Amino acid sequence: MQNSPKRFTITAALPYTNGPVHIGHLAGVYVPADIYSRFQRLQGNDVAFVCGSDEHGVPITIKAKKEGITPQQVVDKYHTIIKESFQEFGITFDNYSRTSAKIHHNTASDFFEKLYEEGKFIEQTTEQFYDQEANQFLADRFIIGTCPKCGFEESYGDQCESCGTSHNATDLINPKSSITGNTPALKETKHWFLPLDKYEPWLKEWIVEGHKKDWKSNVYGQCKSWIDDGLRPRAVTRDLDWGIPVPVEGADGKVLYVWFDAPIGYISATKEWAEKEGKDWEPYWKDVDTKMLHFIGKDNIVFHCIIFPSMLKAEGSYILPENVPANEFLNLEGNKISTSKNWAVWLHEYLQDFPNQQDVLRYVLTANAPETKDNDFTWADFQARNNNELVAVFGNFINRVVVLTNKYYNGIVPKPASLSEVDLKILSELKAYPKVIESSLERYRFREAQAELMNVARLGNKYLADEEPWKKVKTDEERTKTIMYVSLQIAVALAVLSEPFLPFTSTKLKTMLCFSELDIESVWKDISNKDVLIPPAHQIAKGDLLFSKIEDGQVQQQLDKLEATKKSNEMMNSSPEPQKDTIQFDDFTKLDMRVGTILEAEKMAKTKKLLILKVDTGIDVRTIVSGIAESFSPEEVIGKKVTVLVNLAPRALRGVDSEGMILMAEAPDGKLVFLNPDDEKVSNGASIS
Ligand code: B3M
Ligand code: ZN
Repeated sequence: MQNSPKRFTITAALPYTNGPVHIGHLAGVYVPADIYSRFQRLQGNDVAFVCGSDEHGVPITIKAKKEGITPQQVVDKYHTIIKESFQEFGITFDNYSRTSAKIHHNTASDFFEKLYEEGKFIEQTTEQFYDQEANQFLADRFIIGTCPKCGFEESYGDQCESCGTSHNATDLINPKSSITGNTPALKETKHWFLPLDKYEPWLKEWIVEGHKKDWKSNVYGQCKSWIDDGLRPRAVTRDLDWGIPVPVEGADGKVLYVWFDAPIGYISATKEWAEKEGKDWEPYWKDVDTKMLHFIGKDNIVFHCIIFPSMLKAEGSYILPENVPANEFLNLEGNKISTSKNWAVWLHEYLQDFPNQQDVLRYVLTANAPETKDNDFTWADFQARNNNELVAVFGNFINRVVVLTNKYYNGIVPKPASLSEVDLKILSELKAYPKVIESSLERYRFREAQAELMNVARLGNKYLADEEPWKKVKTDEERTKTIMYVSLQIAVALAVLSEPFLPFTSTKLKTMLCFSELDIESVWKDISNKDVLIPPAHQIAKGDLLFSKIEDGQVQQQLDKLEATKKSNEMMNSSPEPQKDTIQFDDFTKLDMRVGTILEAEKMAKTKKLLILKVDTGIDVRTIVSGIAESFSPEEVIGKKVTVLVNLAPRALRGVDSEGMILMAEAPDGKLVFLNPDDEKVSNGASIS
């Protein structure tokens, strides 16, 4: 029975255009959204998969201020980088737009105007934080303070990144301007508010009662707790100079709140796409038969489940999302991924280190996806999953099938003799897999779905291991042909079923199997419906390895990179020792410091820390015992110019008289460096001793 195609509008969170994208973005949002979209297309459904750059909002302005460029320059730069990364990782957006596009400005403006004219907003003059030194109102991320809910000290004005709560800036305890660090003043200003409280009964019915069963429990739980806490009117405009101007009289210097305009970006992106394709955009947003899904990270739940739906409801002509399969966060080697701390694996850097290995990352991120709780990405796991699963299971099976088919039959699919019970069982198991994978995907269980895909490869591997065609070829030609024929059917199924998860591998495999000449449209249901996927006499191509081993050295290189990041972060954050008691000038003049050169150096026997140095002080050549052996080898220090305190009373250290002291500074990692304030390893406040 042929179902008529279903229409899908699939959105993926619009990334802020203030930095490149990293593995956390990919794992949480874009890979699952892409898997789902590809899968629906393979089912023959009508899919609009849209995304774009979120180019407004305070993060962009802050970045521009930091780099001394304009917000437009910031978004132009990152829009290009982000768009390219998505393309490189095979994320098949039908349209990747941007919120600075004219079509978006118009769509968002019109949306606001409609609600304004229909009296859906409350107009209110309230006191907002104002930075007198910077001469501006402090919206959202321009304010940092303590979260009233969880006590996190660096919560933003609109949202706490630690507990996810969204609040008003004036709720923060001990608020500070992130521009000047000043405590802000309050100043009156007029804004437009969406009265979320009015939508509360409806939200209760729609989410709390209507989606208890089908929404993920993390999403449902967050929504319910917000609704239970009681909703309040929410400002949808801001006093900022970067954004979409508020399209009403008397709103000079005001723009739409970024979280008002950004989700409308999904609509603009759909319109832009439809225009290019000569389609009508409206069914994708207004036809009740369309299934709309928002793929997001957990920090965006309130905006996609409560605020945006309330906006759509207020407007009146739009459909609502059927589901919002939000993910939790991905950590990296035990720590929270952070753009500002550079604690991330950036997609563009990954590709430099692992060229053409997009599928490996896609695979690992899905295998370890933070679907129900935060998860950790580690390079050791990355290596293990590649080597033990992709190479040893998937790659190994395909390699054996393709190599043996070429070796025994010059790449021509053999005609099977009669199929044994085992063969029939394998082929019927194979037919069941599309449904199994589909059932996981329809419940947004991507890890489970991908694990089932790997089970197809395992099925193939086990079949080959049990049947051993490489042995039977010597004794039973007919049986060997049958085994190879059955194995080739499994290979074709893998080529189709892997497409949503491992699109590059799927393409490679299809090329190897000369797929385009098969009577198969490369769609999901063929695997269940057809008895023969690849017929006898079909010619396949020569093999090519699908995956290659990742070596220890490659993993170590990534770990070293992270270690270096950690060090440099520690250096930036290390707090200097408190100042010692005041001394008089006379005390200072008692110190006699000279420049000297180290002539000789050797380790003091049976100690870890001490080097015995011979130093030319200009006055004499003397012996100095110095506790620097853990930071330098003797060879490294010979010839170095150093600062020497020459009139320090001699001291015997382990039987050697030390006649002076070499001045050193301590780097944040505890290593000593010779006193040279210009050394980049030395931070302000480092003690000299
Ligand atoms: N730009 C927030 C984020 O990157 C945001 C998503 C907008 S989706 C409409 O977390
Ligand atoms: Zn909090």
